[in-house]
Amino acid sequence: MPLPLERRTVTSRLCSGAATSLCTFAPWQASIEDYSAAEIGRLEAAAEVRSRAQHRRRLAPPQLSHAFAPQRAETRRRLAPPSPLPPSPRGACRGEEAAALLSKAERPVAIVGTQWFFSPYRDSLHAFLDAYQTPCFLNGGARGALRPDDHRFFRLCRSKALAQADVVAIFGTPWDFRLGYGSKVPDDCFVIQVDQDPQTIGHNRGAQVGLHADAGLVMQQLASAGARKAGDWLAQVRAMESERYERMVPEMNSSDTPINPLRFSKELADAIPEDATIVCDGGDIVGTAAKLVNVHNPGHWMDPGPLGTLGVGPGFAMAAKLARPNSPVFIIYGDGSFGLNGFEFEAMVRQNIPVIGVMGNDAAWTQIRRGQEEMFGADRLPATGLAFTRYDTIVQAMGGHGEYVEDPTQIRPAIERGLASGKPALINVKIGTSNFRKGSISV
Ligand SMILES: Cc1ncc(C[n+]2csc(CCOP(=O)(O)OP(=O)(O)O)c2C)c(N)n1
Repeated sequence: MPLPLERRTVTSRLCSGAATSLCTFAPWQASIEDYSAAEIGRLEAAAEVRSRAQHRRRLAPPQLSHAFAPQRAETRRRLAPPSPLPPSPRGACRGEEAAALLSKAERPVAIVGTQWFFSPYRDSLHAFLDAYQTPCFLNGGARGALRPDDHRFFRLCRSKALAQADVVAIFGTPWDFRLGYGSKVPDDCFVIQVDQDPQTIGHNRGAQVGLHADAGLVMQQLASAGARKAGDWLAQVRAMESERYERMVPEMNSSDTPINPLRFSKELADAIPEDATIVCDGGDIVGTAAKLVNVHNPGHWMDPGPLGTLGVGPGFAMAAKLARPNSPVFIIYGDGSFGLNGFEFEAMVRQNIPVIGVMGNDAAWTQIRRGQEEMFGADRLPATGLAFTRYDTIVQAMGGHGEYVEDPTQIRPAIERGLASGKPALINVKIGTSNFRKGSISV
């Protein structure tokens, strides 16, 4: 199918739109004292050199402009209001190019990540999505940005939607292992990448428009700089989402023992109240649960981030519980990850910080083991097998509440008892295997 966007059309617009609202990028740039001109030049040069080396096979290297909205109130005061300065000769119209691309897109996709959460302009996400009628996938700290039933929100069909996209706008998250390093984005798709780290722009997947900028600020400016006529793209993506969901249903309803990971995830999703904070500390089981567990509020999901640093669960959870003492804090655990920092339950008990861990115990580091099996075969799986250990009794011994569950119908009651105990609790659920995560990347 021919692309609706011609590179020539886009390029010719680069310097033509000095008077559009997106040129407010320029005053923001001019007001920033944190970055000297030399520093900006150095970053830009470094990004271009790296990009050329990494993406010779790919599309045009990223170009940066420098809208930047620091969060500190003092700096915000210093920057506002933007005075009407002439547009920057360098990069000031890149935002306009992004608006033009999105306005003409037939199959746009937005991906929004953690930097969105920290943006003072984050509410602009809604106006942006409405302006361009764009399906949106959330990751990391942006989970909860859209309500689970929002018609613009999707989470099951990202690979399929990306594979058909003609323009992808990615805000505040890198093309890391969680996004398959951008490999699902077709080579002829145009990528708009907005990030506060210029080194991230164009990393792993080239970008046609790179904006070194605050995610929310760019959304706000894009929302007023263009619009896209709604076709049936949102409906098409909804159909992909439903089709994927339907394929999951048999495993979600399975009464197998050991318990199917999708059934575990569904029971967990049903048990987690809307006001809960959800912390993730696990490999495949977290990847599976993330497809079903709803996040209702921004800032209520914490995960190991772009480096996949396991062991963060107890520390994150204790902090979350101290910050929100009146609502429950869950850790979704793999047994392997519990092995890294599980003894922090002692710290929770000692300091009376009642967090509840729900563990999908498959007696393995499955995310690593899966890759080993694919690469080396079933008889060469070094150091990734564990035992179905009773970690719940260890938590009991430390003074917490612990339960072991083998029957899928008992997951919810056990979680409810754990919450009611008022103690740090671990619900240790024996789970089996599934092909659901086949082909996913691990780190
Ligand atoms: C600190 C740290 N060490 C090692 C890894 C590599 N790693 C990724 S997934 C994984 C296995 C996790 O096992 P588990 O928590 O039981 O989840 P499962 O994949 O079995 O569902 C490991 C060791 C990592 N991401 N972080």
